[in-house]
Amino acid sequence: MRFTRAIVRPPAQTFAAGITSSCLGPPDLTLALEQHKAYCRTLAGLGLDLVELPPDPAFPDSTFVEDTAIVTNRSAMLTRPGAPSRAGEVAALGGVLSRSFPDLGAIAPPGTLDGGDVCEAGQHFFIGISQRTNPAGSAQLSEWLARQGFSSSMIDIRTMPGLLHLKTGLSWLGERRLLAIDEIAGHEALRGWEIVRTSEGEDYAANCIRINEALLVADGFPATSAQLSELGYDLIPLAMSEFRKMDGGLSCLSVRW
Ligand code: CIR
Repeated sequence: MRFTRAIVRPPAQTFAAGITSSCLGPPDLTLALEQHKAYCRTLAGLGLDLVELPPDPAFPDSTFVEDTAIVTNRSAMLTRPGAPSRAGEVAALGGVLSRSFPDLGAIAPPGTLDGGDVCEAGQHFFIGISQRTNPAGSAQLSEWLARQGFSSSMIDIRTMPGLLHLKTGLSWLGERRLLAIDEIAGHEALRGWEIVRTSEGEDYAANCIRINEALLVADGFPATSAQLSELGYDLIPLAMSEFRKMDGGLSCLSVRW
């Protein structure tokens, strides 16, 4: 699918108060805002129309908009984030998405689901079951996708330490090819897919986003970038240091369709 639109939201003054398990120290807000601007400029340069929501200091993690909505080329669904502190982020996305998708779906209790656990791969979706996305939430999403003609399979990452979301360790590169960290690469759900493994010590590079002709990758992971360049991808490296400190990656910063 060719992307034409995206929703983004700059980090708020309270960004450093968000949830994190990384031991990388507090983020520098000024640098985070610069990195976010560069990210937005890149999306716009690739031809996407951006809707920029205003920063919301009531929700320190609200720059990670991906977790609050799932959008396919046919429909959209609001999530029910697994972290209670993030529940209030969803309404703002609903306001924007309902204009384009009047039949907006929603994950209902007791389901919880974070968009970071949803890896779109063309006609198929991989859904992570994690500390944030429970089996009820993943089942609701799977049924909703099936009604649109998409297949899906589950990958339980609860036993994989250090993985917040499925897409922390898995990305779709296009066609039948995925980029994965070692822990996920051998999962039976990936059988029949071509897997490119992140290079040693470069797990963070697994979260990348294919947008039209380009592949956005995190800056600073030379071995994985070299593998991807050799495969012919047109890489756009982006600085992500301040979002990484808050457990975020490239995909988390936008909802794209
Ligand atoms: C959180 O823990 O919810 C945020 N600090 C990071 C969310 C990252 N989102 C994503 O990977 N999709």
